[in-house]
Amino acid sequence: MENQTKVNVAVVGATGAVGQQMVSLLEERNFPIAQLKLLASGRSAGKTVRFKGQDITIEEAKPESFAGVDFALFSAGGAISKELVPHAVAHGAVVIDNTSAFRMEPDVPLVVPEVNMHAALQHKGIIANPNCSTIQMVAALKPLYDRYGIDRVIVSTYQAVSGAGASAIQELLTQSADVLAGKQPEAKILPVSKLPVHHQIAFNAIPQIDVFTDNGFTFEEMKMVNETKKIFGDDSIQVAATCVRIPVVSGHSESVYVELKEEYQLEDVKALLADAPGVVLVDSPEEQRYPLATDAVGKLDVFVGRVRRDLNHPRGLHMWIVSDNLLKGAAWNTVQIAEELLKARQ
Ligand code: NAP
Ligand code: 12T
Repeated sequence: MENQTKVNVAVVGATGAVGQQMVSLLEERNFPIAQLKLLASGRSAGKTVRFKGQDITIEEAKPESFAGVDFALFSAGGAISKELVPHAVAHGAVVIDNTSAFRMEPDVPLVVPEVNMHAALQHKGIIANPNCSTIQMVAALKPLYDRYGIDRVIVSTYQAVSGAGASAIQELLTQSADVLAGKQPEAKILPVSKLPVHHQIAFNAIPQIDVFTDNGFTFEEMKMVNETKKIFGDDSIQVAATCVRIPVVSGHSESVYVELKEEYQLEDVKALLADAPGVVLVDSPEEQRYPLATDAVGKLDVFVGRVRRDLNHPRGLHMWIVSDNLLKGAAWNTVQIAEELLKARQ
């Protein structure tokens, strides 16, 4: 991304689990930045963050913070996005929002570059970054959707605590140490910090991510349902999800069952996945090779393996999809959208 017109970038939530990854990626990718503004709450104002050998002072995010900003990358929670995104847009910034605040708004494209970058180019100031669990699933489904069509998806997730922020990572580490020391662990954050009841995550599995909705599915599960349809631009895809938090720091894993519209050859499916952009096929059961969260952490790709034919349904297919939830699931997808927008401008 060298030799390009330089742009002014703001990161909102720059001190968070996602925001820190955004700042690292902007540096690693050599994103053509003229000025970088790092915004967070008043609690962080005045702290400094190292970027390309210089200290950048964190400022409190305010409506007037966005004067002169070309790209504003938001990852400070839905309430802050609802409040500040309209101000950023009014100042002429293109916003890429990581929260669920605008994802289902009809005028806001919901974008995974490998799937629907064309939608991003139609933006009216705001582009939404999908939920982490949706992103890695649709990136792997895309080549199968294009070749065979998709009738139905049934997915169970095994989600890392970093998806719930820096405080949830700390909670897993503290509880784990407490259990190993024979102390009673304390739960204050997971599954949802603002709700009254909390459950131990260390040495456990919690079948609740985000709040419950009226149909018995959680909001996280319904994000996977609704966002998948919106990203493919196809309301006919049937999706059902069960989202589970597990005691892993980073890297979401998913068991995905897909019913294709047309019959398939297993070798063709593997070849399509191996060739798909942003997707890496890791599938050698004879060598016990399959995607693992520990291998995916720090990588930008989506890893797919355990690809196998269903035992009963002729168009049914099972696979295991793993990615770094803070990278492709959040910060990388956002920075990638910004890179693609810059490329499209040239
Ligand atoms: P986090 O580690 O808890 O960080 C929260 C960030 O928001 C911090 O930088 C915090 O700043 C900032 N913040 C809090 N209150 C603020 C305020 N009043 N004004 C400005 N900044 C404020 O959380 P995270 O994991 O990075 O996630 C942040 C948000 O990103 C989530 O709430 C979610 O909406 C979204 N997210 C999306 C995905 C996805 O699936 N695409 C994944 C993870 C998260 P201080 O350090 O100053 O408190
Ligand atoms: N509650 O961006 O808790 O909608 O792992 C992402 C992750 C919301 C989101 C989580 C969440 C989002 C989580």
